[in-house]
Amino acid sequence: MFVDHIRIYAKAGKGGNGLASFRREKFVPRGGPDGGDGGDGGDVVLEVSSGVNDLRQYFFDPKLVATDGMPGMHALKHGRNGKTVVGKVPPGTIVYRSNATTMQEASWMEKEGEELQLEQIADLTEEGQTFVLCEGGKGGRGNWHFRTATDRAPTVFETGTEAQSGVFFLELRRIADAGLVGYPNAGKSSLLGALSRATPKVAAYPFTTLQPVVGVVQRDDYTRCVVADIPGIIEGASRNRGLGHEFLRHIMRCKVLLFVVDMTGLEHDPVEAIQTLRTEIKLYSEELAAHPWVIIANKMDITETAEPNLSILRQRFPKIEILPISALTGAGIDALKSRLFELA
Ligand SMILES: Nc1nc2c(ncn2[C@@H]2O[C@H](COP(=O)(O)OP(=O)(O)OP(=O)(O)O)[C@@H](O)[C@H]2O)c(=O)[nH]1
Ligand SMILES: [Mg+2]
Repeated sequence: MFVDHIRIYAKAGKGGNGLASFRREKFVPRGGPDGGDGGDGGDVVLEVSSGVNDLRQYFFDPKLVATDGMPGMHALKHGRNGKTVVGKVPPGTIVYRSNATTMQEASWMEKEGEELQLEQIADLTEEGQTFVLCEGGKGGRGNWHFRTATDRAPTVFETGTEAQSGVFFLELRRIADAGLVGYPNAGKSSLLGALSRATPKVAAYPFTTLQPVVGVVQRDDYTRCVVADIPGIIEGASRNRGLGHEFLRHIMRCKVLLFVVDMTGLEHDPVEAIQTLRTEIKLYSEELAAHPWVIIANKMDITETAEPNLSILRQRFPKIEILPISALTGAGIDALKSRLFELA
């Protein structure tokens, strides 16, 4: 299972009330106010950890609830602070606040066909980065604070303040410089394997890749480029054919898109493949369609069919850069690598 978008409920802890009480001891007449302060409520915090791969933990338990602060006590004792809860998220998690206040309300709105309004409040990308999703309430002050020259026995105290809470939406958008887009079996995963040390599953059947994989392309000078391999996209992906087009979210951050095509033309005509893929990307997001893109002409080792197809492709897309390679033999991979570092 792979979860890349999920709705969660988060609630911080309330502040504890201050206490109004008086010191009562033998031989201490009129002991004066001694009500302690309430403790602060715990916060709900999100923390980026590369140890988590996706958002599945929130699928099983979509709640982050911190504990309340305890009330103040006699003898000026401070109530205990509530515990902060820390929810781990993978790098690349975008956080949205919704206009629903409870999960029930959110599902009800959904059922009624009413759209949840989402406002982006954070984009968590760096390892260890934290974000306070809901702030805990402050503890109230006890009556000791309210003593004055004229009122030595105040019965006033503060109540703790309310905690923040709400329904939030977490969306994972992998952090990669370049994204591979292509039909199933075009050789995207093979290419990622040839470019990086990643070992994505490669097979001769469609939809081998079921979830996004990222690989790091390293150069001798230690510069790096992160490439994302996503499941294959087919015609009608926007209508949920194949694995749908939701996975495109993972290449939204990419500076360049690499359109991988099987140049043998045995399964699909290369020109049509590019046209269909461009259409599907546009249907998903105009913003994504505006990203710079190049064509990776793969399987050039099958020369008899690939070479004539390459000439046709060049004629049809004269303005688009086309890089011929073979992910299988490694031909053209070095040239692609250097180009990748210029583009991404
Ligand atoms: N001849 C030849 N075969 C290749 C080349 N690249 C990939 N293949 C083969 O094409 C098939 C599909 O490769 P994958 O890398 O799994 O393709 P994919 O695009 O990741 O496919 P999905 O994950 O299903 O979308 C496998 O049988 C590969 O061995 C190549 O350059 N030349
Ligand atoms: Mg694959």
